[in-house]
Amino acid sequence: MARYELVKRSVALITLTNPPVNALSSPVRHAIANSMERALSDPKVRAVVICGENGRFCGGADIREFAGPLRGPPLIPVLEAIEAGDKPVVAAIEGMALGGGFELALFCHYRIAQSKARLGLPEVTLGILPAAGGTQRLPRLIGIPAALEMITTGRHISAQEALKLGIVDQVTDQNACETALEFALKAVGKPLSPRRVSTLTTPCPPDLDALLEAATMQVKKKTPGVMAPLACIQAVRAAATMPYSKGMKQESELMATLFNSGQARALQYCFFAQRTAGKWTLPSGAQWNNSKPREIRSAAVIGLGTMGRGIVVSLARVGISVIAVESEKKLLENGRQMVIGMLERDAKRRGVSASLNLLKFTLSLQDLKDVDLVIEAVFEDMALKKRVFQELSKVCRPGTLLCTNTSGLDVDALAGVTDRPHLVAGMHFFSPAHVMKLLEVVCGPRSSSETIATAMSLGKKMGKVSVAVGNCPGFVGNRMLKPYLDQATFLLEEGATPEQIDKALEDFGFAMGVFRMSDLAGLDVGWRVRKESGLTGPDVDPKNPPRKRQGRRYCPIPDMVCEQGRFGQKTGRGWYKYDKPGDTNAKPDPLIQNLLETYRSRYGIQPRNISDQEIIERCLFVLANEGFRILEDGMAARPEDIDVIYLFGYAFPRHRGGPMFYASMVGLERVLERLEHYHQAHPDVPHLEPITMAYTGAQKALKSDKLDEAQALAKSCAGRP
Ligand code: 3H9
Repeated sequence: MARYELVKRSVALITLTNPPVNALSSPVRHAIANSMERALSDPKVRAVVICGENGRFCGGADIREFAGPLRGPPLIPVLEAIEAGDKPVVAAIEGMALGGGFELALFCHYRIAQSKARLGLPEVTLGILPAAGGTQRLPRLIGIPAALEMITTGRHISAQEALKLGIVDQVTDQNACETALEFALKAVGKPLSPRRVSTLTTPCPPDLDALLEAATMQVKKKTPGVMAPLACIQAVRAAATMPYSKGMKQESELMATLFNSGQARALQYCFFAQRTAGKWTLPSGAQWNNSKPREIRSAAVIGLGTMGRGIVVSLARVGISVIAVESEKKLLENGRQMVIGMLERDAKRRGVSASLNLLKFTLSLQDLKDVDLVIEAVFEDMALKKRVFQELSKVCRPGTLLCTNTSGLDVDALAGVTDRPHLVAGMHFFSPAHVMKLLEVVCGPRSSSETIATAMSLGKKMGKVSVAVGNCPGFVGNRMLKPYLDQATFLLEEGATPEQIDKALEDFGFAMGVFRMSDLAGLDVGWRVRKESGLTGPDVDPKNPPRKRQGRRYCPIPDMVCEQGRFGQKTGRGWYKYDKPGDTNAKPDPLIQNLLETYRSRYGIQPRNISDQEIIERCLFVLANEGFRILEDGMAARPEDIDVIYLFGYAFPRHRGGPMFYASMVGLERVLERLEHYHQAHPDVPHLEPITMAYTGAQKALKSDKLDEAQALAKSCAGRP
């Protein structure tokens, strides 16, 4: 877990050896403690260098250990022995020094970083704080403002920035370990006291209170209801106002509170869930580690609407040449200008040059004959998409992969009109596609494992969080969205207001409630879909009871809002009113209140007081309930996949872990009982009917599982033994 060598006859080289990221697991802490003892007691050793194997210094504490009781030596005393020793210790940072790894480096007397290394304290993203002295040492080294920013955001910084801030003593383009060995020899004999960060005084700015207050306001606005950033600010205040030992005590107390919180469990679950989602698996047995992706060098995107433009940008900025196709000259020209503008802005922001030479714009599908992969992003119309796929089948060389960016149509129906159904898959991007991280890779029954592997790997290359899902209407994300939206509008019928529902969801942690979000997205899109599926409009059978469609409850209020030309922010009116079209400041609209009152009295609905608890339970438990159905249908492989889709595609609050994790935190017995209660009250809403077997099976698995808690909770959702 750590290798000890004597090099250059007088330097002890301690190499952390815990792949893949040299995390500070119990055996590693043991090994560091033993190696340091050996180095300090060996008279031949005059200096020490600590590095990590495989070009990675250290990824921090072993997060998997957080779920169980602490075993092995605690980290802080191990690190204190490094600082207190009378021989210079140099950290040789290659790859990354994160969290506890960065803190380990801060206990060393000197730090050398390889120029490509990244450093940071990402603990806040795991719902905790840097509790091995990070909150007390970094402010002493670089001052309050810079330390506060790094600790409260968890941002990784480059070696160059670390040098500028005074975190590292030298940056090298060479091997950091070699450089550190030379450096260590030169440090022998120099006084160590000034190099011990614990002895430094924190430079305290005169406006400390104002600075901390501003930081508090900022995190409350950015991450409302999230505890860890606020605790980080308190700890940094301690670094500025208390002696080191007292500050360390405060850091440890704050950590204890955070460590046992549901938020920390949820955020750590999210960390692993995101990585688990990359390990896709298909019912055929094909999976991430037995299917080889193809390399994609060239691609085509058909349709330069909002989605198509974002997809072109996402491909071009990772070095893939793209042919963009439109059907009319004017649309093509407009698309070209938009794409170039987006790429230029993106490149400027990232400080690189825009890859415009990779782009080609055309009106002819004939130009696509040699590309490796096509992503169709035309209008959401099955007949149109089928025509495009038939044409692509004729034009593209036999090996070209054909993907569709549909948000819910049948991928297999499209595969069926081609000459290569095994090379067809869905790549469902989220809007705006160059910003949103989520990609649903839709596996049709005939998609080959190579096709799925290629789509997943291309998604990763584009910086997306890709999740493999099955081919059903709406796939996973949009399939779950429908019952969620339905509940929100049913609650309106029963007596709630858009403001009340939004506030309950925002207090829960969503950045925007369902109605504010719908106003932002545009209400006309859903209206068109409802008209096309015969739920509203002239095609509805007049014999249908007024609030019923296809045998189940239907709320026509969203249609009535659209009939008034209220399409959301873009028209200046939707569920809310806005000062002008395009404005974002939502204000309650008495006209909506009138509409609701008139509607209720027309149908004889007696409005009732609806509690926030009911809003949360009905909107969110129904999400998890549909998630269970999706797992049963085999449309998602694991609850983690569903949660990742909701975290990255639907802004589910990360500190709640995702709808499946949240349900398991509430307790599946309780969720089951509440769903049964609501279903009894609303028997015409099938989505409220729980799949009792899934809950009881999952509950049993949870009770019997010996694995760490986050994993057990995740497993329990799927009812796996
Ligand atoms: C901490 O340090 C607390 C201290 O302040 C105080 C203590 C008292 N532990 O991401 P990847 C696994 S809190 C355990 O795909 P990449 C990961 O699950 C910690 N496992 O690779 C995956 O496993 P698998 C603060 C970890 O190259 C594999 O390694 N540190 C840890 O894209 C590869 O990971 C952090 O928050 C860990 N610390 O990115 C850093 N890290 O193959 C968290 C990774 O089974 N880590 N794994 O799926 C990261 O941000 C990225 O993993 C990293 C590498 C940038 C390091």
